[in-house]
Amino acid sequence: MAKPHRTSLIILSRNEINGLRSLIKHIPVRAMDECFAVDYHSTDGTVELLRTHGIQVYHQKKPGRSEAFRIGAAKASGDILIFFSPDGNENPKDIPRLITEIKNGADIAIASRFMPASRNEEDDQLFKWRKWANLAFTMLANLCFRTSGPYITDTINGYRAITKQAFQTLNLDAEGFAIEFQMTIRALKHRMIIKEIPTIEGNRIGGASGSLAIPTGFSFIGYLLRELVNK
Ligand SMILES: Nc1nc2c(ncn2[C@@H]2O[C@H](COP(=O)(O)OP(=O)(O)O)[C@@H](O)[C@H]2O)c(=O)[nH]1
Ligand SMILES: [Mg+2]
Repeated sequence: MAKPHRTSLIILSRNEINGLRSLIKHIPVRAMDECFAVDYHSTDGTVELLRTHGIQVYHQKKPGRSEAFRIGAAKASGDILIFFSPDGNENPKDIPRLITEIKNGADIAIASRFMPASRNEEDDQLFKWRKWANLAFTMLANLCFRTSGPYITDTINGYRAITKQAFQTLNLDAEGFAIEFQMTIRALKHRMIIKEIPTIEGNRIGGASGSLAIPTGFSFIGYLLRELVNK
């Protein structure tokens, strides 16, 4: 089968004007074969700014990052999908590195916030609640579903690339913020090749996170149990 080579960079946005304003010039839009955005009801000028930079915007009807991932994958004409969220957490410089991992044979390439050379947004804080929860879910996912390949250090970060073929195979139906976790779990079950690169996570630029820790955590437990039952 031909190696994947055509890149589709998919920007996910929901009122991300501040992040976009400072990041847009660093996003390698022209180096991609295709770049478009999937937006949910932004009212802060996000859509207009994207269009000013020649980036086509698809509008979501249903909210949720999971839905945005599915729309992005369905609209993409490339066979390498890169998901980028312009909230300041994700360093655009990682985009070519993620693509290289896929071109070198990975089905999924994850920008990990938890490798020795990584930084996580909470690393400067004493109580790293989100980091600890992420590490706990990641440990459970490895324990329950990893049968080969290296330990995955960050099963949750949404900053990742995946081949279109792998995305379609995984048939992801999660809602809300759970699609990345479900994607990693199902990829482990399918023994797909998952590669990680260390990322330096930046701090959020403007706005506020829409992912509420406790409901998101409970939904992760639900999806984990569901994948265990449907082994
Ligand atoms: N397209 C789309 N993007 C979303 C949606 N919800 C969040 N995002 C984007 O996903 C990224 C991460 O969301 P955020 O709420 O900051 O969650 P956190 O990074 O986990 O704290 C941001 O760039 C948001 O703009 C959504 O429903 N649709
Ligand atoms: Mg974020």
